[in-house]
Amino acid sequence: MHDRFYRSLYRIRRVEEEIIRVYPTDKIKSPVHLSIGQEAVSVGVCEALRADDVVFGSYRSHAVYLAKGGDLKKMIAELYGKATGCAKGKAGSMHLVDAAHGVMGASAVVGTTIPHAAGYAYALKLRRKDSVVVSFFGDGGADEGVFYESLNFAALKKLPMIFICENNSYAIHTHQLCRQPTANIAERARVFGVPAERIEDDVLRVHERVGAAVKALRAGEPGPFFFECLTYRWKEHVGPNDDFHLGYRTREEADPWMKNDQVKRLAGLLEADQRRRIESEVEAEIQAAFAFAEESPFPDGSELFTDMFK
Ligand SMILES: Cc1ncc(C[n+]2csc(CCOP(=O)(O)OP(=O)(O)O)c2C)c(N)n1
Ligand SMILES: [Mg+2]
Repeated sequence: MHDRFYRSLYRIRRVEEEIIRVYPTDKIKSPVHLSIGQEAVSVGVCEALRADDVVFGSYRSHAVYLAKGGDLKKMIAELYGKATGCAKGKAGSMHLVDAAHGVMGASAVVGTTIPHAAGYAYALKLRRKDSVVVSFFGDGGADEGVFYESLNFAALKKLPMIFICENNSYAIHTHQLCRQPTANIAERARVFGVPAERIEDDVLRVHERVGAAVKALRAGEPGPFFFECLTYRWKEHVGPNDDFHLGYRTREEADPWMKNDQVKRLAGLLEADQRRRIESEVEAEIQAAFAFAEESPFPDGSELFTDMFK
């Protein structure tokens, strides 16, 4: 099990490090909201899911997409704006989608995929399926009215759904406590009668607790479940750089989170040979994905108005 977790964590980290390396060339035609530092949430959750479970995310969804099994080549091609991208090169990093692998979509507009997830869960319930839906959103997503409406509806209809709030303490440059009178978001979910927990930055713990919720939902226990996963964004809100010089947060605040790096932690749980094998396989896969994106064509001009909503 640790090898699977490590492969997924390491793969996400290395993909984003490659994005950082390539970004200054301007080949990546999309803003990028990196998940570096937050991988443990996506990996802990998605390792508890089956292929037929589905996830919905925010614009910061590289980790969720990859952890759920989204196609890496199509993701990188999407960032390059190429026709072979997961959204035909028209949507970029903020709108990753891979329905074949249960990644149902992500959106640049904060909170908007939470009701989509609730709607999908309602459909599953009506069809008596035993798959589950996971909605990923940030602490800023919990500022939105639609979050409370969706939570209310999911609790009322007892939907097979798991809310995952990735609380990294910031919405862009504004600390949670400058936006919300109390920090504990899980506590708010309990008001709706929803079982809710806060989990520290620990991939194994996230997996254990979310895994128990998934098992309960599959056994027919009424949903939803709610988890507030405490985490920390290492890079700037959007883009490949550090931003500690901006002054809205300090290096000292980040240090304990960086020391608790779950990628390194899992690396330390593996035999050296096993770890090296995983790393070289992942590196080869990443090389191939970037080469695929480089070699792929841009969408044809005739495609400009196809798949557009108007
Ligand atoms: C409805 C809406 N309001 C405001 C914005 C501008 N905006 C973009 S990202 C963001 C911060 C959201 O923070 P959070 O949900 O905590 O996610 P994080 O970036 O920390 O992952 C805001 C306010 C937006 N995209 N959509
Ligand atoms: Mg946040």
